[in-house]
Amino acid sequence: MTAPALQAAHGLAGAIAFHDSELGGPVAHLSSAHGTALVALQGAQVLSYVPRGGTEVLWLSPMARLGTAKAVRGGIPVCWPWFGPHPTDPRQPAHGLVRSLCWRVVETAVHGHAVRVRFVSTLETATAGFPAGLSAQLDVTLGEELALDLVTINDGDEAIELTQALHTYLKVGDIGSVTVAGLHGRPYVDQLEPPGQRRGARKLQTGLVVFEGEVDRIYATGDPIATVLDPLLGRRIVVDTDGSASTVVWNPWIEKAARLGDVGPDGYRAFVCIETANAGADVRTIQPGAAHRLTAMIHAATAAASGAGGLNPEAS
Ligand code: TA6
Repeated sequence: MTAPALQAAHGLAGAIAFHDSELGGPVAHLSSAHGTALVALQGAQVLSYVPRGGTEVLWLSPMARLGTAKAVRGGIPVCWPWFGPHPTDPRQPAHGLVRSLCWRVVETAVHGHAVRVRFVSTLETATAGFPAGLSAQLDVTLGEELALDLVTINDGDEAIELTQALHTYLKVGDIGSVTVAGLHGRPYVDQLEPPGQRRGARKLQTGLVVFEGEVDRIYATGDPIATVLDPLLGRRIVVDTDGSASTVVWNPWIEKAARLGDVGPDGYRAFVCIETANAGADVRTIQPGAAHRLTAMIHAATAAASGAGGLNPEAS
């Protein structure tokens, strides 16, 4: 649907407006007492989140363009119905099928000071081992925090094995001064392959996660609360989750950022990915007629507002 048609069908005065973005495609603009957010119809991808009285929480590539075959780098890409490479078919794209597809808007709503848009994407044909009719529903809710609920509904007659992620790019002052708390004592799979180490080595996190080179790790977690401590921007960003037993932490650093080609000069220094996932060993089997919900809740607070914990690098 075009932006004007979306606006006529789903616009809510003072809360949700649809327009054509200068990035080259239709977007939903959410506005509430708690802040603003921008979501592209392409990939149902959140591109911006600015809490009231705060600054941009998400990083977006300076080369971001909608309407191309390539997924937009930045914001919160939806990796579905698989995370990373396809489990059996190397011809398939990384991170699933829906990042570059146009999702449907099925509902918009205001609940008190919270504003919500519901997007759906449905496989039209059986693809890569996933049945036609399998659908993903994403609720983006702008309230005191930004909440994303990714619900996979299996209304087919066979069980499916699902991996997925809300691949959140958080904007930071400088990756070299950022740490991530909340993962101390958690096992992780190191996706890198430095000299003398095979890819997939199993390790244990001690203390804060720090960034002195490329980091690409799948942490086995309960429902974790990872907190990004950013002394330069003077803020903490909490990523709380539900329906997830794995969190991916990624920064490409210099060489990989150059290979990716859409990070921009020194762009790797301006973000860290904290990805709310069902990834690695955290595969979810969804039986016929069942559904699975993956939830990410993102909250940014200034160091002062976040109390004594503040940006104390000793916090773990
Ligand atoms: O989540 C980390 C990761 O799997 C990295 O290995 C890197 O490939 C990143 O995702 C970005 O993937 P993309 O397909 O968006 O370039």
